[in-house]
Amino acid sequence: MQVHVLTIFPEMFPGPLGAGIVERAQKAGLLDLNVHNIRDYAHDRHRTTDDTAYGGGPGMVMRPEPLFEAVESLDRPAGSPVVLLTPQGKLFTQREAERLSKEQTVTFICGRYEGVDERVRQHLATEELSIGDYVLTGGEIATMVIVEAVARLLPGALGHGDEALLDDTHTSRLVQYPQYTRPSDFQGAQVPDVLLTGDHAAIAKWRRRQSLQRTLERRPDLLKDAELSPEDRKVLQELGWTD
Ligand code: 6GU
Repeated sequence: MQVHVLTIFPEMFPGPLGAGIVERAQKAGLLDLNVHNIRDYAHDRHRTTDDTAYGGGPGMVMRPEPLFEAVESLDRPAGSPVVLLTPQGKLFTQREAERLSKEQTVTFICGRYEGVDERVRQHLATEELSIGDYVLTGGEIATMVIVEAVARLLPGALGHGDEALLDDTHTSRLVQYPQYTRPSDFQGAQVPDVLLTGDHAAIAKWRRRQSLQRTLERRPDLLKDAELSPEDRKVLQELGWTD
């Protein structure tokens, strides 16, 4: 997968994308991360990337020309996604990560919080994403969050045949079951007996029940989109779920 990032702070990259799984994905050739300085596409004397707002008011607005020129200069397939990162965007979820992970090329435009000229939204970006209901000063960290979430989904990125993905909290649409490692007794706190039995069917059943119970307690909102078997529904109803 090829990723282009347009930013006025290229020095923020690779940052956390230079370590761990994402670094490995790049070294393995699964992810090609290209960071571009928007300022390189500004041709006025001071190479400005923002300007005051028409109509007045505080705060600067990102100028359209450098952003259009930057995107147009990229080697990218026509029609590939151009994602504008702003707090007004659609909420980025695991669903969106899965969708983007199937693209060959994705371009991210890191907006600054004060604003981006509306014509970038209308005529350059193909979509607008936000990572949550809070305000960041710019889209750079949001882009890193998204690239991290997408890169680990690329086939081969996690190793082990990517089976670890199946039990992820949001992949399964449920909250993950509790995990334990050695020792079986830690300062008197015991690992549940069933996990020590080697009975794979019993363990799978216990884990599923724990996932359902935790989801009901912590994130009942997830249950409406979860894939639930008739058995799951029975368990949830025993736990007091009323859908
Ligand atoms: Cl994508 N950008 C900014 N500036 N703030 C955010 C955001 C993005 N997502 C949540 N808050």
